[in-house]
Amino acid sequence: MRRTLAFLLCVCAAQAQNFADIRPSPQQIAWQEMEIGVLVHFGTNTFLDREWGDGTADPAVFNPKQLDAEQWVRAAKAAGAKYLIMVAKHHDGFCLWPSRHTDYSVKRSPWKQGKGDVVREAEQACRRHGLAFGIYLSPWDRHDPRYSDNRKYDDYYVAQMTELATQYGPLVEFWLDGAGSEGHVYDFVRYVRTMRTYQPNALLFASLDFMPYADIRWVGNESGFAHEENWNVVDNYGILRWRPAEADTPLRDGHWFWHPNSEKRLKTLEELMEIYHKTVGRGAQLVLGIAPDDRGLLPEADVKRLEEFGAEVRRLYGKPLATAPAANPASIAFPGPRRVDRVVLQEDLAHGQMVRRFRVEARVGDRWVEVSRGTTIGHKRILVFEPVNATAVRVEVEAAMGPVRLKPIAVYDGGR
Ligand code: FUL
Repeated sequence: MRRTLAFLLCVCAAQAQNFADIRPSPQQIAWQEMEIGVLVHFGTNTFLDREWGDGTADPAVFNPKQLDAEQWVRAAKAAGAKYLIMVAKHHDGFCLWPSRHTDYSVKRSPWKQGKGDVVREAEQACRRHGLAFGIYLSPWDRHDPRYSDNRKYDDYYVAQMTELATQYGPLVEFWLDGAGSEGHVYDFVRYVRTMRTYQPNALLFASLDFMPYADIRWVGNESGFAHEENWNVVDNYGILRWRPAEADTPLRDGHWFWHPNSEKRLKTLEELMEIYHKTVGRGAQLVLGIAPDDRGLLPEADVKRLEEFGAEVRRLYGKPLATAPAANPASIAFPGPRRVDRVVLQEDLAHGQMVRRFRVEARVGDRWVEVSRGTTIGHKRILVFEPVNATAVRVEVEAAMGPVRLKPIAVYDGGR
């Protein structure tokens, strides 16, 4: 009797979840360290001035004359991206690889006489340039007749997922987009098992209201911001798990696919920097949508903007004014007054996310002045404040869920 009770107590204890005990997987830690990725939309929509194809486009329209995935990858790298996610199939159902399970694909296009494979070209270019590679495979399919039969469609989706998971090397992330799927029931358990079988290190991305098992959660908007208070551990249906946020936003406002004459929608450098600070600077991942045009090349203006963005991030955060080992409070003293306008804080995520509240102070003259404060830190927190001429900077964690492990603290002068 006593042994049964002890056993039951053990079981219950094992099931009770404590927020502060939840840790990321090694794959999630590595993924969060990448901070920036790109998401490439390309397909029949590109040639038809469309965002959401209805599945009736003739594959004959897909005919890029200068497709060069190396050019996409070079631009992504210049922007600071560490991975690229290729949209292998968007909602229109047109497949950018020669899938064995449909003929609605590049096989029936004039491009490379139907012998081409865009997913392969993107993957190979990523491997050559050291970017990690991921794939987006839209669950919503407006072309395939199997979509109206849940079971048959699951077979189709899983067969395509298997092709993509077994023929294109290691995938860092697999995107399940929730758009358009209202009312459709997917066998997500089967999808997750399939991915785990062939690619146990790939992280599944989805909105939590679409697929509860996501390893990476959608941040909840496409405008490029995370909330100031951003926790990695999120409860979903009573289950606590590490679910870091990914914020996807297109480089051209509102356009995931390329459209002619839409250069005016290109986000400005200032907008991109604001997005960077509200995503990466709040411990979330930034994924920028980039879109090759009907030549198969990223437009020159887009390449230039990506280069400017990467250069500005490097200018601001490439070299700190000073760093200090973590302590509470942690303090950095300068030999004389220095102009300071930003601080970067990071938690060592291997020990979980603990910080609930902190403040940053600067020593100006003979006074300590509060220059910033915030709630969560997580992977990274960038605090930008009015410049001060300080002889020291101090960071103090005021409240935490458990023992805090910060990485070294870095102070910057963005005006240099
Ligand atoms: C959305 C889609 O509907 C858009 O077309 C785009 O693919 C974006 C990344 O996700 O849900």
